[in-house]
Amino acid sequence: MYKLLSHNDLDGVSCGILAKLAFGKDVAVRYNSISGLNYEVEWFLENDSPKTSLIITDLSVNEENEKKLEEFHQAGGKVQLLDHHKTALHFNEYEWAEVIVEDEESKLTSATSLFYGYLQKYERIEPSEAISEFVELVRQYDTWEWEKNENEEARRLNALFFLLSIDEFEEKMIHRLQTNEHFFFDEFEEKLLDMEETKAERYIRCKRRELVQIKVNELFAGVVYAESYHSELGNELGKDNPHLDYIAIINIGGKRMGFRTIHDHVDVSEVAGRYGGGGHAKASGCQLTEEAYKHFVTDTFHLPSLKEDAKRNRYNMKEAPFGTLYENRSGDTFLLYPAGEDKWLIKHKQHVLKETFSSFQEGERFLKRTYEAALAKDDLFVRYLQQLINDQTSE
Ligand SMILES: [Mn+2]
Repeated sequence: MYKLLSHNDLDGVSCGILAKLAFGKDVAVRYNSISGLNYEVEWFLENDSPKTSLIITDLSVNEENEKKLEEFHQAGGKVQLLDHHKTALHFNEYEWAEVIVEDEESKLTSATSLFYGYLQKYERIEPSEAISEFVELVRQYDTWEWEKNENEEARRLNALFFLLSIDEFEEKMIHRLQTNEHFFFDEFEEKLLDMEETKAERYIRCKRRELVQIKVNELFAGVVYAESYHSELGNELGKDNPHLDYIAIINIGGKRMGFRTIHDHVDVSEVAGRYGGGGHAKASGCQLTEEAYKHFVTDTFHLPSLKEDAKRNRYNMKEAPFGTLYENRSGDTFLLYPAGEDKWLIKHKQHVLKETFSSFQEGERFLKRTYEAALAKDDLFVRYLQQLINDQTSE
């Protein structure tokens, strides 16, 4: 017998799907949250038959279970942990663990791609086009490579995963992978996914207006409350606000929070690590601990939401040669303008700020981080210009 303990997200559940394709009725699969895994491991060690082989995918255990599993292994028990999270790399010191973040071709891995490789290596699964395609979609989704590759199918696979119950998803996928040459979505699923997309877009549009900005531990965070569409939301808000180091998404009901970044200079697994959580450089999460609650809820609740950049401007445009006008919540204006080669300055009221910038982007980043200013609407820009002309003629 086999027992698979895996994560309850798309990557984790896809490991369960592969396990069932490989072992059929000889495997018992349990999906867990990050914190739930340790109870399952303890239960396994205390109650399961010592002959059962334990496989753990997409998650890693706490220190206590790490020791217990090593003892179990030393006593002849069969255990294999497969993970791809950077925070689990130290497990590689054990014979029973394999943690690989990037493969030999420096391709980012997912638990499903690692497990598929593992099952093939031990000839436990008959590889097929359909399975390989499915595994690659999961890998691209889990590593966010789908975004760069514009792989909509990968994104839609994850959306479908959330629309169905885990049992339904498992059953459908197992059947599809067993009976088809290629992976595909059926007509009903396509329709469902289209409707879901419209709904997600509306949700994100609404959340855009609720984002607040705060500096925590030297990094600028955008904080938003949300119960669903975390990945998409984190990504969209991140792209809208490149001046923010990361986006923190708070799920009050779930007493959890997630972190997302679009930047290579920020590692949000470190941010989550400060609050006892973990994950990837680009996406991570933690429990809403007392400290996390203070930093991201208590300290932000009273803040007004960030002003959004004006959208349909024709005159006040970014990087315009005359300059670009910004405005903050208190109505203060800032003109960001070029002053020679690779030099940008900011005029605030009658004064030029002492800071100089080597690019427009750098100047804008400063304005947004320091003053929470946003691109002003055309009508304000026109009034600003009129005022300027009036001032000049009256001199
Ligand atoms: Mn994963």
